[in-house]
Amino acid sequence: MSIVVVAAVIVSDGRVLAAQRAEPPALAGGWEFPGGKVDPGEGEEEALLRECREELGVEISVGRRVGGDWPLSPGYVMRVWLATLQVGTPVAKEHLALRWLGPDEYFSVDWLGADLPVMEAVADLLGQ
Ligand code: 9L3
Ligand code: MG
Repeated sequence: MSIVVVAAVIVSDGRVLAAQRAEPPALAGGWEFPGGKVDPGEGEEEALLRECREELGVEISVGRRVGGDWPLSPGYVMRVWLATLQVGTPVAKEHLALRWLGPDEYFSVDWLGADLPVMEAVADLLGQ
């Protein structure tokens, strides 16, 4: 069975939060939706809340799912949800930088290969 990676598309004031990876070297500098691996015994939404706490220092409210299983490297799949901020302002605790992207900026960052199709789906969902 594949390892599940969860990611949050945090939407605020019509903008989506993109985060620039610091590691590993092969991915550093690329942009992603924040998230990470589900721990053994952990629920997927629980993992999403934990990752947003650890990576951004915020509490989120989880909304609708974006697509199904998004491909990652072999043995991994990514599952993505829309989210809104519940408590706090995101801070880059583990990333190099954060950016809030408005509709005309959705494709202005160098998305990781796995996250670019997610951004395309989100642009459709948000009506752009
Ligand atoms: N990954 C890709 N896009 C994302 C996320 C959250 C993760 N939006 C990939 C990068 C890593 C793997 O999934 O290879 C695990 O992510 P993490 O736990 O290192 O954040
Ligand atoms: Mg992560």
